[in-house]
Amino acid sequence: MAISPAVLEVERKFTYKSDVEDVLQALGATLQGQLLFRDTYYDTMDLRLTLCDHWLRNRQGSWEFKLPFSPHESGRSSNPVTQYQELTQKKEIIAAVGELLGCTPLSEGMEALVAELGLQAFASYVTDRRSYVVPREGLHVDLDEADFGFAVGEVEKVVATAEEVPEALERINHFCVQLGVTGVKKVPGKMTTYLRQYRPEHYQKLKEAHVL
Ligand code: V4E
Repeated sequence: MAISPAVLEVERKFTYKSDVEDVLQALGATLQGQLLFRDTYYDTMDLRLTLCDHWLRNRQGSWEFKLPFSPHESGRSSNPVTQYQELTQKKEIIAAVGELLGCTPLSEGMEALVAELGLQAFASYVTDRRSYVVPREGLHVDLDEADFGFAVGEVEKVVATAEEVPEALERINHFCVQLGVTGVKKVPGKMTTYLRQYRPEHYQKLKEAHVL
């Protein structure tokens, strides 16, 4: 199987105030667009994907699989900057899910894979996202409002190789300081908040496994 070039997402979440868009624009950010999308996340009955910090989702009909790129620096630590690899090719997603679950799926399509492995939807929510780009820094900033009454921002840089990660970290942290985001603690994202509110047992297991 031909492997697609890696998409490595280095990102830092932040809480924002009502003047955030003025601040972003003053820092050279420009609004790229606004999008409404539904994410539905899937896992095995015994939560073998998310307990390993692997996140399979359907976003408006497209499948995506987020997995730790550097486990020691990822969700398992209190570092506010996370690093995940994102797969979007169904063959790569099926192979990666099979590898994690220790099986060789027969399915060639994602809906068939969900049925074959008995995956269940465990979270589904709509996000209203305003996306900014910061061309000078090569950064992307999303301001998300989820339909369960939770808002969070995210500064992100997508890189292709591990060698580019340190510079991405530096740019993100520098931009966050300019944005007034100085806390060193990880800010809860939409999923953390959703699970705490609606799936407390799942949330507790992920806390105990140090995934969240
Ligand atoms: C990786 C992950 C999850 C999957 C959802 O990732 P997230 O970036 O939070 O969602 P979203 O909608 O902003 O996706 P994007 O459009 O940026 O791809 S759910 C939980 N995790 C792990 C995780 C973690 N441990 N800590 C933090 C701060 N974020 C995520």
